[in-house]
Amino acid sequence: MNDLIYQTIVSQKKAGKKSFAVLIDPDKTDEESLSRLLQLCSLAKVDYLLVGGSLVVSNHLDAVVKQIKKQSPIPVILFPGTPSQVSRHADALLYLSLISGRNPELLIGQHVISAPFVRQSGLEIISTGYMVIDGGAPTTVSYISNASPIPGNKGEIAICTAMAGEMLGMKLIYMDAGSGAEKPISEDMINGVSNAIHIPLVVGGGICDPEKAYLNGKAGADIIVVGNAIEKDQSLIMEISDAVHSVPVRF
Ligand code: 1GP
Repeated sequence: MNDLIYQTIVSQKKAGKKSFAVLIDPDKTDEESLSRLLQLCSLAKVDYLLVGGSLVVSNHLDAVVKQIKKQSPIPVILFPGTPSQVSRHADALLYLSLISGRNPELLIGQHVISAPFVRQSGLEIISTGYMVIDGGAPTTVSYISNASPIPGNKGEIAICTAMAGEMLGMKLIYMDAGSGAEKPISEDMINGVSNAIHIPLVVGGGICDPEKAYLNGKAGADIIVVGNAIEKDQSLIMEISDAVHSVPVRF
C-alpha cells in the first residue's frame, strides 16, 4: 500500500504550509454542478477533495469519484460516513475511528466488518482519529453516531482525546463540528490540540468565511475543510483558498 498522500500531508505540515480541502457530498451534486465546482477548485489551487457524507442516500459515489478523477488532478480522499462509502477510484480513504464517542461500533465494530473490502480496494488508508466537537446544534453526524460530542468549551478533553489517538497510532486527527455547524470549533481549542500532538490536524464544520479559515490555520489546523458554505456559494472557494494559503509559516 502506498502512502503518497499522507506523506504529502506530513511534508506540508513540516514546511508549515496550510492546505485547503473542499468537501463534496455525493447526495448534493450532479454532473453539471460538479464540473463547475472542479474548474473552480483547480483555479483556486484547492489541495484536496474530500468525498463523503453522513448518509449518502444516493448510490452514485463511484460515478462522482470517477468524474472527479477524469476532470481534475486534485487528490480525492474519501471521508466515509458509513462503511459502504468506498470507491476504489479515489486516491485515499480516511479510516475514521470516532474517538470522541463511546459507541464501540464506530470505534472498532464497523471497521472489523469493513476491513476485508477496504483492504481489497487498494486505496491508500489513512488511520484517522475522528473527534466530533459540539457545534451548537445537533448535526447529522452526532445523531447517526449516537455519541455525544465533546463540549466546545472543554479544550482539555479535546487535547487528551487527540493525544490518546496519536499514541494509539492514528496518523491524523480530524476535529469536526459537523456539517453546517452553527458554531465552528474555537481557535483556542484548535491551538491547544495542535500544540499537544505531532501528527497533522484536520479541522472542519461550520466554516463559512475566509477569515475563520485563516484563523483556524493560524491556530494550528493543517488542513481546513469546507463543504456546506461552498455548496451555497461557490465563489467562496477562491477567497477561502487564498486565505488558507496566506497563513504565515510558523514552526
Ligand atoms: C463536515 O467538516 C465537514 O464533516 C465540513 O463541514 O459542511 O459545515 O463545511 P461544513
